[in-house]
Amino acid sequence: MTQTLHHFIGGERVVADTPVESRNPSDTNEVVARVPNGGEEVVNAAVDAARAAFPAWSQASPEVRFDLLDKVGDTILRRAKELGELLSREEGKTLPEGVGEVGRAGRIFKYFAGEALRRHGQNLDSTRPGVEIQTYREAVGVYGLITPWNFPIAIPAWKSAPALAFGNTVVIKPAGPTPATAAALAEIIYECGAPKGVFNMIFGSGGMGGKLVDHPGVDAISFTGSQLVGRKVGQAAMARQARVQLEMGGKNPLIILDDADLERAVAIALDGSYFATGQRCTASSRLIVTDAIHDRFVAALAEKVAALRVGNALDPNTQIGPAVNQEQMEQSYNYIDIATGDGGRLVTGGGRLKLDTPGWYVQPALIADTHRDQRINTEEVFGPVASTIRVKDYDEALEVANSGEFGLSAGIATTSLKYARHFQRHMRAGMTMVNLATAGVDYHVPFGGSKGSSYGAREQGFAAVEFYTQTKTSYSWS
Ligand code: UN1
Repeated sequence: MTQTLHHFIGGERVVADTPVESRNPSDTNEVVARVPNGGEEVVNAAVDAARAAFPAWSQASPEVRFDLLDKVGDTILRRAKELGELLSREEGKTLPEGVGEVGRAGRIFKYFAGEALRRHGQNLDSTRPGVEIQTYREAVGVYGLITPWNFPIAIPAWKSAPALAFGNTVVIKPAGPTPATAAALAEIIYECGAPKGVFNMIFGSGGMGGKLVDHPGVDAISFTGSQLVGRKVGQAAMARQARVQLEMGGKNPLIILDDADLERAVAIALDGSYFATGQRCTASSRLIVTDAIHDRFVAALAEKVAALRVGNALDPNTQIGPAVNQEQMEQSYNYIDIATGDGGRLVTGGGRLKLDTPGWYVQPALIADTHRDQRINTEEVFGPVASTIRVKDYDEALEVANSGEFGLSAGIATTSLKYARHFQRHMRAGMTMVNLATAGVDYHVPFGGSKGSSYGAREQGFAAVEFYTQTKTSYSWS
């Protein structure tokens, strides 16, 4: 069934004149949604609506904000199965992954409902007699949110829930390939009683995101996407002194040491590198393996990778769904060619797949014997492709892991407390994982990277208050 989507502006569903189609990547004959393709006028209307709603929303009792977010969270959780199916139909991750992501979105709203009630200010003693100091965490204004297609409901949730919880209003532009899942979130927020203009969602091409970033009525921008676009967003925001937060790529290393539990190491490499079709910025894509375990690890992982069932995202037997679109599929195949052209050995996968339904399927690939500085080990692939790098010991492994421009997530498989602790302290990444996959994070703790992966304050959990509020320091004498 094809849905017809609308913009959500100022409490109204705004019909589009020239809709574009969004298709199911597991079966490209199926049109999932017809989507508005807005431009500058739509951006202006949405920002005006958000500005008009800001004074009342920012002054509303925190209990009002709690009630809305809590209800949104409950509704999402109640509808997780149906929304998860829509997500999988539209994005291509498997049904359990789709339903799981929807659950995460619901939990995020519940978490930030609580944050709305928590006291984030402080009382401090002045250095001067008779003077009292308070700090308040105040709402900032209108937040422009630009979200990616790979987590089409969880990332809109983790940006909009804290924005709303702390009294800001929102204009969100979701990514082109996954509009129906995002629109379902907007419908829920409306149905749960969000006041007019507090939450606005607009659809359009990449150029529309640029208009949102440049709009003088937008006080702050949070972006998740590629590094290329993220840098432009950052520069444009900075040019007019808007607050900005960027979450961009990763080239996440997973170190496997000689003393690792082999079965565990293979399981976390398989999960981190291939699940969700490798389309996670936290995916493990560089497997850095020490000499004594290298051949056993590569053989054991290759066996598991070769056995992965690739297919229609909605088929219960499927373990790996398709790429989101043709471009992403071709990107994986291109990088496999680049890696083998640079001397890598294709251990398994990489062939083109023809299945019952026409879709953007990629045969998961493992490439061994790659060099640390090859393009396959420095550029983000964003597909079910991983490469291994052989190293002699932990010190070399850490040095390789710390090379490159990204620093989002990093993992190590080891039974050694000494190496695990050293790694936690000396790995330059925003998130470190010991005997856990680099991808798959909790929803109630900070998320973000170092080096080229992220810019600005951390997202999620107790850290979100930094970006979504501003501090006022109040002095009084009596
Ligand atoms: C996860 O690994 O659970 O776009 C989340 C991404 C990240 C989210 C990853 N911002 O892939």
